[in-house]
Amino acid sequence: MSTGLWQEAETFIRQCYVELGKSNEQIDERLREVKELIDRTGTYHHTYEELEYGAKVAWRNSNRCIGRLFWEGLKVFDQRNIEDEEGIRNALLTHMDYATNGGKIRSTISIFKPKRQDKEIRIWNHQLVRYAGYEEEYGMVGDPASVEFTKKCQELGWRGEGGRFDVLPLVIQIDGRQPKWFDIPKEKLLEVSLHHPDYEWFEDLGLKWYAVPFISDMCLEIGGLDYTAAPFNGWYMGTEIGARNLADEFRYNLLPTVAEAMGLDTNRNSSLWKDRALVELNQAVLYSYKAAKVSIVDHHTAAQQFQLFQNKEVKCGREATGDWTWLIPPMSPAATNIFHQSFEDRMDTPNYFYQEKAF
Ligand code: HEM
Ligand code: NRG
Repeated sequence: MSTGLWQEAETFIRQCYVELGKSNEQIDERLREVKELIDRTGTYHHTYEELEYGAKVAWRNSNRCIGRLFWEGLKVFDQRNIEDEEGIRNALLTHMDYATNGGKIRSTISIFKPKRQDKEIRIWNHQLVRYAGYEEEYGMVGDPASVEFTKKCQELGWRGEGGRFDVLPLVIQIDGRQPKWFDIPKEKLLEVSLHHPDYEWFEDLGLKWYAVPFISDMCLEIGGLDYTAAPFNGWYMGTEIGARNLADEFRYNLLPTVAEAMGLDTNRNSSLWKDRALVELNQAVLYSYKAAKVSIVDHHTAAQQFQLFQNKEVKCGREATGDWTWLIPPMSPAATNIFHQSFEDRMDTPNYFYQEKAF
């Protein structure tokens, strides 16, 4: 067990210290220290510098992420000293405030204690901010992707208002104990109401989305340590909202609504009503976030930024790894250069991993 840990720790420390420009003496000294700690206690501790570098490189190694040009700018909050649920709640709200920044979103991660033996901190939410989903007799209300988690929240005693856009509570669990839930105060939340530059009727659809995607259920692995609670955020690419969350048939399923409001013939596939509704829905997303001064990137610009990231990696003697099936945007993929390339989908560490569901 701890020989495996030692090997991963050694590989990480070497890579980290070489990239940070440290001397061989510094590397050897740190390796001796880590080895001694692992032999004596079965685990070790990252310095802030190692933690920060590990979180950034984990982003750089995230094959499915088109936003990696900005990996060096990640802000890293070290919250490893926090012991209780209330402390974690406060740290998450601090993270939300700092990252949201009134709309000028800052890429941020908060890192809590790593897993020790079978003890771990888990945030049950998939994202810190997400809308509830309710299955009613007459049909679905809200986000179908949240139905299971919404039920869990209700079992814990939370009550939603039953609307289409009810923000779910934060659910925090420490070391397998009974999880605690906390409502997110209104003033910590930034949302954007959707309207369209040309279609006045669009705002009558009553649509909105939250400003910041905070992924909170992935495990950050650095040097053999598992940070099971390490929520991170960047900003949205418009298509995530306009071509998936609001458009997928198994999510908000809004293409028929938009197409009918546009007066399109939804009875013939060949009228391309889905495609035309998609364009207008995505235009509304980009236009509304821009008007509200909330950071967002369109998929063409994101693809260009990804090309810059690839170029930069080559200059540093590396080659960007990637998962083509995720990197191509869900609208007009062949109109971006990513579509016409191929990538090695090798999972380097540090990285962000899926982990077993907490509930
Ligand atoms: C995935 C964009 C920041 C790590 C993605 C996806 C997009 C994206 C479009 C695909 C999502 C999907 O199809 O559901 C961006 C943009 C960012 C950003 C525009 C702006 C700065 C970050 C940051 C991190 C990160 C800060 C971590 C530190 C990831 C990971 C995935 C991902 C791990 C894969 C998620 C999964 O497998 O479910 N990103 N990202 N991204 N991104 Fe980024
Ligand atoms: N598609 C998801 C979010 C996945 C991550 N996307 C980002 N990450 N942009 C959705 O909610 O639509 N990020 O860290 O910025």
